[in-house]
Amino acid sequence: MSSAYAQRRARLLDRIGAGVVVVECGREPRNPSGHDTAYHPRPSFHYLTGFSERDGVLVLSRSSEGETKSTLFVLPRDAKAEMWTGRRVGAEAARELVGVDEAHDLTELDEKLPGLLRGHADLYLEVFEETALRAKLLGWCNRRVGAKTPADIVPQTLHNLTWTLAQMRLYKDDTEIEAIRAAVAVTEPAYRRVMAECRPGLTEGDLQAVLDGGFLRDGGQGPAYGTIVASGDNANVLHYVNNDQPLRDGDLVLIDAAAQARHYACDVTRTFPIGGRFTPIQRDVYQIVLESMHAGFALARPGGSMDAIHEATMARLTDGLLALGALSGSRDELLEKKAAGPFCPYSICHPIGLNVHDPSPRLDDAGHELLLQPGAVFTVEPGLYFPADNAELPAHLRGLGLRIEDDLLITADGYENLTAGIAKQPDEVEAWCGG
Ligand SMILES: [Mn+2]
Repeated sequence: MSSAYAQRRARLLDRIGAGVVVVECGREPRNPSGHDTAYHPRPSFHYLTGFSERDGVLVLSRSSEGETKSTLFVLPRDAKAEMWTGRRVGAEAARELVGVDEAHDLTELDEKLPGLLRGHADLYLEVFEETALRAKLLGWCNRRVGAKTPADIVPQTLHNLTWTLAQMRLYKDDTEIEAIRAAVAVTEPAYRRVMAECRPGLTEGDLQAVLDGGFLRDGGQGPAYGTIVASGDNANVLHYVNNDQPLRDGDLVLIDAAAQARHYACDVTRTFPIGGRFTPIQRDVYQIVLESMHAGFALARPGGSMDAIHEATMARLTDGLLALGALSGSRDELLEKKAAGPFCPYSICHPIGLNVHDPSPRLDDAGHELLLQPGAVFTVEPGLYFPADNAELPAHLRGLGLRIEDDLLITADGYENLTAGIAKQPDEVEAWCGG
């Protein structure tokens, strides 16, 4: 299991040239009553180790002569502590599992880490993460400013590891793509079930239970982000989280929910009729959103960009808003003014991976634009939102809100839609809904 992670560590060191990298795993947060809640290892740490025991610290280095070293610090075996917070593998097993040169108990960190910094002029860490270790590291770098030999220097230049890793994480390797596929494989049956079971009289919470239960039951780690079940006008709240309203016949329900598996997220949205059949106006608006999505898909290929996909999608939404009477005037002027913005006020695309909103770097270190290349995985999620209380809108649109979201993988000659198996064409959606 260590090979994909070892390759990432080697690629990271190739990228930085010479220097020392320190990454922390983090730990579960405590709620105010003192209970631990489930946690996700810090993505950068998981990306480089595949290890997720709390409090771990990874130190990687390469000297200017090209000599590399990898060291992992882990919680020591401790029967009493393990009884409360779970099993620990201990240093020796962790060394083998992760494939690092050395592993030590965390109790030795303060004694050993200053020595691992010595001889390196550059330190890479997640600069904006305020942790107790960061304060210590900076303290250690502050000592010995007057080093007399190169072997004695300590880092004097701090680099943001988040930035370096963001560029690597933009293009997924095979292990990552498999993990995202695993998340999709858990997500798809949950959509099948929720569309089949949805009917007037249930509540949004009933549908959330179907989804979140499926995300756990079918081999996932639960929802990758807070499940959104927004019926009727609630769909016009983009990050609706209450999920507590009754489902009414004749309304649509927007579901933005997806599973996490092997610490990777997917990100899916579907909007479907609660009663099983779209009304004519619902179908018209749905068709516009779907066509805008396909206008974006058409530009998904190596050398393309998420910005270009955004623009193409927004242009098609603008055409649709003209056809619906929500906008009027010259198409060119409307595009120029970004007049569709209020109806879809966010970026259509974002990368996904260890985070549901993975870092989205636009430029590499040389200032060149980071274009879509094989391995890039990102969402395309157009929507149209017509709040019920917006009196400026044509009456027949008020209270409608829809979004459709799929996850694309860029391949050598185009793209693969990873979430294409979840019904999206309106007739197929009605069929899944039993309408
Ligand atoms: Mn999304």
